[in-house]
Amino acid sequence: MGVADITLTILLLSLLAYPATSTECGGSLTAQHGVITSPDYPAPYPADTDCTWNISVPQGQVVLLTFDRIDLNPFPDTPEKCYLHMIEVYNGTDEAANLMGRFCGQTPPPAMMSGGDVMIVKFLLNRWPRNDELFTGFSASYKAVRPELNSGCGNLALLTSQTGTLASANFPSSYSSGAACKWEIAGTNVTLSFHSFQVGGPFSQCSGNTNDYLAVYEEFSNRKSLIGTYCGWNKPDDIHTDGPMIVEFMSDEAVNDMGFFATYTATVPDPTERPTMIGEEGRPWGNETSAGVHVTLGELTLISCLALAIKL
Ligand SMILES: [Ca+2]
Repeated sequence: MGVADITLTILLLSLLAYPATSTECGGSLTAQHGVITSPDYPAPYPADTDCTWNISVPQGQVVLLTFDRIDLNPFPDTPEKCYLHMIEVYNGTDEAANLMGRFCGQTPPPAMMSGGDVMIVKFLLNRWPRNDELFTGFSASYKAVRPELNSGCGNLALLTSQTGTLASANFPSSYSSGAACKWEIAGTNVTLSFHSFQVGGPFSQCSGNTNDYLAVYEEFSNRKSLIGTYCGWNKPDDIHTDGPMIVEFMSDEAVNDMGFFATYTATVPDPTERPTMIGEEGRPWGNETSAGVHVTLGELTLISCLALAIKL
């Protein structure tokens, strides 16, 4: 092997050893993980460059995007309204229907997970009116992950990680009629944040739970207490529970809307303290339960035992 070959080998190994970092403004990213930043980060970004990153991961995996820092002109200081400088995150490639969130200011958005194998991140600068203040932009990392048990539709989904995603089935395409979805977010100190919300049409009334709606409960002592019922096109504020949170989504037989996309954070118990069963290693809780049944943790273990016994 000549010197040139050795140099090339070292170069290739160096490329493999470090996550792909995009110093370019935008581009097509296909690595398993990487970092994206605004131009010149952490120095102030130039006020004349829009960037679009198209992140693709292998089929069957999804994109997990985590913002480390953001510092964008927050004008007009109203949540969800970023007029001058903004980051936009899209689920998939159909931009018009897939906006997961628009962000500015200094508060990093929660971690976001795509529904499929493509996520698009845009850094957009509106150059009018002229703005001479300096902001440092953003730094975010992404990685390809296996989607966790987060459909919640047709079966109980127990979410046990610190952060995760909930979305109506088929999001951002329309959910189906007669949907009955249920998620339980385990742990404590749970915060649910909505990024898209169109349920039952723009003027839907969810009093009486007769239309499509989302219901959120706090669970304590094996009972659930209703926090609120949500529908229409007004995105609910963040919802917080001290204990585990239960989210239900129901749809009737008419008017199927786009649905919702939400992320959560929770304080989860030490995994070594969870009850485990022989032969159950690596399998998510609730995998063996029947469709649409809500069970408490104790009952869940029992049903898993029964299902396991039947399987054996
Ligand atoms: Ca409906």
